[in-house]
Amino acid sequence: MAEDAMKGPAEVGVLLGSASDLDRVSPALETLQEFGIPYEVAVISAHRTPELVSRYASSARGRGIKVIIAAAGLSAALPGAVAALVDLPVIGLPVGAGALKGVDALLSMAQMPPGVPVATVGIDAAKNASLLAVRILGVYDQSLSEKLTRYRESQAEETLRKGDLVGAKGLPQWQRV
Ligand code: RP5
Repeated sequence: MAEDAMKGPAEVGVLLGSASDLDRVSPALETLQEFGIPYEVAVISAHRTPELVSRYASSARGRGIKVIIAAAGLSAALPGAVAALVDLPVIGLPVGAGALKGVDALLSMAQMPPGVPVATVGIDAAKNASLLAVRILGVYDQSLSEKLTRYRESQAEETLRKGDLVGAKGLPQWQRV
């Protein structure tokens, strides 16, 4: 399904609280690429570069950004800070860094106050963050929605194929009905 090139202006903004988050965010970038979604990456920090966060959020919609994925670790304020400044869907991706291995970031993102939603995925669940972004975009894009259906179907086939390998080990098997 991989697309050769991503055309047009970025539709998804992928924000990293630090350059050190990149490795854990990479699966999200790969998935966006796979679905042919144009994206942009910005390293901006709610705590270290708050002014830049404000500038990013206030310009995002005007530049054609439709969904924002914000990844951060530790006391992760980035997705909440962005969601406070712009009425776009914000997906929080807690990065499994630091002494608490991402539990701190997960709770910071999930426990937003009423009125400022952040759709938080699991710790280091970069792939799910991007698939959620694709699903949001797919609501308004029939061909994207069809790609998502094919993706789901191929995932099911892969699961069954691996299940057959377990069956080949001679274990008593449930016969599918
Ligand atoms: C967070 O602090 C970043 O998102 C990163 O996960 C963590 C550590 O940042 P560095 O000290 O590596 O820049 O704000």
